Amino acid sequence: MDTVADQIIKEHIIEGRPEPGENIALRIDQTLTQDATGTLTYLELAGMGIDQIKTELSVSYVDHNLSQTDNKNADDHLFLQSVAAKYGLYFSKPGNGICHVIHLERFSIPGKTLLGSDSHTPTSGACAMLAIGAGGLDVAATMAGYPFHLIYPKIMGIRLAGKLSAWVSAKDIVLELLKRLTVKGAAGYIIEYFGPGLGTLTISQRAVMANMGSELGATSSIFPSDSHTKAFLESQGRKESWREISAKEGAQYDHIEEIDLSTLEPLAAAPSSPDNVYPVRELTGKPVSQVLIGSCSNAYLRDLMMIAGVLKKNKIHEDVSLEISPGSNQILENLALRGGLIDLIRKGVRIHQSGCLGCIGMGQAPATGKISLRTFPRNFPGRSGTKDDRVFLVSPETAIASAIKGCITDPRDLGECPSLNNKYDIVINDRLIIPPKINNSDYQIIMGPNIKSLPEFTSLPQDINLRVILKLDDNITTDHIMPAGDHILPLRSNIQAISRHVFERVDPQFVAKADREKEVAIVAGINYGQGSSREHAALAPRYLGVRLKLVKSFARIHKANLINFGIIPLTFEQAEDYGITMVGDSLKIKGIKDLILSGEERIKIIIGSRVIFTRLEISSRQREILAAGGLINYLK
Ligand code: MIC
Ligand code: SF4
Repeated sequence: MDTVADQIIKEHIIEGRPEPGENIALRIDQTLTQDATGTLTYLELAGMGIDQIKTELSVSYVDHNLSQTDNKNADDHLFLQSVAAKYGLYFSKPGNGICHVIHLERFSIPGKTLLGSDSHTPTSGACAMLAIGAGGLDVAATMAGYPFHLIYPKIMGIRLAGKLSAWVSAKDIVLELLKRLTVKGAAGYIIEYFGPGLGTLTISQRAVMANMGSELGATSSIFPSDSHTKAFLESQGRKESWREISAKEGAQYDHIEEIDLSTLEPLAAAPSSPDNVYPVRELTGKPVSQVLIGSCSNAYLRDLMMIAGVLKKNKIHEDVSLEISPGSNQILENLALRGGLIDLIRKGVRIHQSGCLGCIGMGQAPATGKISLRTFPRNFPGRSGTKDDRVFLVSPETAIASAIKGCITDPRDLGECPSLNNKYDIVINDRLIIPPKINNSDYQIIMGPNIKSLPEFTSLPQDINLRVILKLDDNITTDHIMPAGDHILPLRSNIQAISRHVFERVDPQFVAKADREKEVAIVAGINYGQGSSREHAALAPRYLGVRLKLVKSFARIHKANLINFGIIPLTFEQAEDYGITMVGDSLKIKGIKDLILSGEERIKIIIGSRVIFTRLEISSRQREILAAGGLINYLK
């Protein structure tokens, strides 16, 4: 207890006991949404009958769907701008950059809570916020004034000592954690950094680590608020937002990992999972055709100035496409003011606007069979848009070294590292952020033809009889369930249309089978639903008739989203039962509604002539939500 996270939770708890494992409800000070999850979030908010948002500050960002190949994305942008005007939100326009980067720069406040409809919301933990990713419906509810419900997480302390060597940076620290702990290693935890090594890390380096805590399955990641935080906020013209927060003397962590920064070396996550980590020196020599610097993870001013510095004395290999999309427009402007942009342009770097772009398959797909190195946080299979893609996640240092040599290269082979100006001196410009309107009642919401209202669902019946139509392995991501990319993302505001793409890369027959069977179930292994917070991965399957998921374990946000849309999340009591549950089986549960409402945790399922036991581990509030058929029905 008395870690930074505990202190913020205690200041915000409004229901439940402040102890790990307890169901608690937190007051949320700020929210953020991005366009790909935002349209649904605001359709849900509109249904909650409020005139004005109840949070201290909420921001609607546009950063994912920037390619406008027809009216759909542009219509979504207009819808979001009109909603922001009507309900009193800040609106960050397309081109201003990625939600997490801008939120850190312009709105983060140490000690406040932030809920965002995007899994990388914990990025603002770099500035000592308790920042959590959630499904859009949960975010809408907090804007309407409801608290956020969660299980009080355990706290994992990461003690940092020493100092990073030349050519090693923040990405290598978090890749080291992924190597040790895997993509499910921090599930149920908030990661909190402490120790003497902290003072060597600037806010943008901390942001890289807080950002990729989501890849470890953590509920959030958080840093103390110290002199770096103060200098950062001062540089952003927000000195008054600073307050000191550090763990109290003798603070207790539920688990501790020690990292001596001086022993780390450049690392890379090989295809196709962020925890498939190797030392770069074991991968050297593999030819590279694309190098992308961008995303909410690693396209900060420090990163781009370092690359510009290296390129001054070097050339990009002729077989490599080196592309940069700055994390925010502020970064781009300051890169230009410091002279870095011209160095990049002269050396033939492809400069893109600030936004998610290739990170979510909105362009920048790699060529068939070719290696793409990216400073992004995720390399799940097919996420780049290319089938059987070969995407490696690396630091900006490894990225630039490899772009110069044309093959995976340990950046230490480049010799002397350019010296970096780590001072917090920047120029601020908020022209792409529209502040909340004062008299907002006159504003009309603008809905283009592709924006469809939410489907309605019935409450849970007493007995269910479902056909298993898909059985999957461990670590299934929401990218497997509800893929993104430039032909699917524009359908995020239209559930009927997007549902035709559910599981399309895993089983192209899935939708046809669901159509045939009507009410169906899915079986899977460990850490089911990791990755994105997209609630479409629950809502679209529910629309197709998925009523139950039976797995070995769930990822946190996806489990909450399933309940919000009335899908029963069961886990195997005996892991061996996974082996005997087959596609084609029919799963019968008698009196499921009463069992759920009575608080029963052990649920009996009849599969043909066999009986197995499963677990339903959810709160009493979530039981009522399931019985009602979902959160919208429950709130009504
Ligand atoms: C992602 O990185 O997977 C996304 C796209 O940002 C998602 C949100 C979404 O699917 O819209 C996330 O991280 O939650
Ligand atoms: Fe955007 Fe990629 Fe960050 Fe998701 S992980 S918010 S797609 S940049």
